[in-house]
Amino acid sequence: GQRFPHPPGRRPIAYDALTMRTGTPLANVMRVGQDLGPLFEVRVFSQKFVFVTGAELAAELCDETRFHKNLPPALVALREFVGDALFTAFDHEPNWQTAHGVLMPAFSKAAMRGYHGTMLETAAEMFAVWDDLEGPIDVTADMTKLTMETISRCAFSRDFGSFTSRERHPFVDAMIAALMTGMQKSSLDSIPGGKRIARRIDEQNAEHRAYVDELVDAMVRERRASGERRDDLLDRMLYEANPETGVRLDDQNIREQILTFLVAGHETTSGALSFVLYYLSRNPELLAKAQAETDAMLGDDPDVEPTFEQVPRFRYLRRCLDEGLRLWPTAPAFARSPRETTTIAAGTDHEAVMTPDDWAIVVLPMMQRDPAAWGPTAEEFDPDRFLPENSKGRMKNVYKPFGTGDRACIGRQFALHEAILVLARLLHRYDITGDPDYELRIDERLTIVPKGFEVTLTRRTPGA
Ligand code: MNH
Repeated sequence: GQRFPHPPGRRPIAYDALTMRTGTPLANVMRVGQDLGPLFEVRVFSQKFVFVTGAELAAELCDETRFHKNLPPALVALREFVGDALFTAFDHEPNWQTAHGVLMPAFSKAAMRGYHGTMLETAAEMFAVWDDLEGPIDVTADMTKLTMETISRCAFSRDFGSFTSRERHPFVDAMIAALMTGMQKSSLDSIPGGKRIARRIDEQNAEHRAYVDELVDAMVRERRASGERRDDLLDRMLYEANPETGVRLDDQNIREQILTFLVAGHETTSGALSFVLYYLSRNPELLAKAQAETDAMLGDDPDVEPTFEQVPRFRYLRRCLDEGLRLWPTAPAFARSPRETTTIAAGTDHEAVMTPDDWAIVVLPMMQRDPAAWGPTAEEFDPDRFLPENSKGRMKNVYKPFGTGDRACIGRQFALHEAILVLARLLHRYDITGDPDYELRIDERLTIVPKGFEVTLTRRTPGA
């Protein structure tokens, strides 16, 4: 059990069951965290959660020599669907090491070069639809189509036809619905009568699940039957062994890895793009700077595509992305446990002993807005805070949108390459106008994305 003190002189925590069960856990934590941080616990019936919101304490938990990844209840719940695949494996499970070794080469620089053309092609299909469009676009919906299509083509050579039909492919909704039921069920575990409700959720979900399983199994079946070898993740999953151990993935695990990559590989990047477009649409000066960079790099022809080598040279776009992921890290939390019993926040009011059985959740949007680390303008969108000259002297380990240590995001380079390439082409080709009355709302799904955010696109003449 955990032995975290409840902050003295605060409200008792029993009330928290009500506050926390509204379907917006992050918003709830960010609200109560204002008063209760930098370290506090919340009880939802019999389940106790410990949250860390302060930068200094969060940075301590990111010390890989003393702490490691653990799975909070919401991730444990996902194991029903994706088992011990990369994201949801416990550190000590052998399949983590096997899959990590098998799949790492699919994220090397050489591999990224291979995805570049597919990423460009997918973005161009979206622009072709947009060019003929009247009226505003739902930014998150379109970014989600784009990133889903990109990961499925790059990783599995599977075309979902996202831009040839107006609707999203039913697979995406079924997959997200199936995974979300896992999350919903995790909050029922500790509730009286929760088992019965969970069973009903399972029944309602059975159809989704069967559909998703069949589609994934068909991908594997067809690839095997074709005998074809390809430069993608599916090929590695089916045919490559871990170079150190010689161990290969089994069929059940392959299915779970495919689902993991389809989900982990798109929602977070979609949200990251959407948040940046939100902030740029709000800040004409920053938008102009971003477009000046696209024009300088790509010239006057709006059909020109960036080369592989150019993508990392969009330094301003990269700062915009970094800053968007600071304010709204789209995978907004991760859990850490000590390797051995240890005292955290030693010598402060928040000093606490943690044993290897304990875990604490780092709340990224709070750590990444803590004025102690980011100064008095921490709540503002200011890409230039990531200029090297403005980063000197900043606390270490206070910017972790891709996680930390051995279990950090395997898809980081993929996400950054894709997002910069898409932003570059989009801002080069269009002006974006948001509704000035729109107020940012957050949709909490498996990840966080802007809700109901629309922009009107107008073709522009680069350089004019
Ligand atoms: Mn990604 C792990 C954030 C894009 C596949 N990802 C993580 C973690 C964070 C994260 C945070 C660590 C979670 C934890 O400690 O519990 N990921 C992101 C963000 C983006 C992102 C913010 C985009 C922006 N991720 C991607 C993409 C892919 C991907 C793209 C796949 C192509 N991520 C993963 C996988 C893991 C992971 C797989 C688990 C890695 C491991 O544990 O070994």
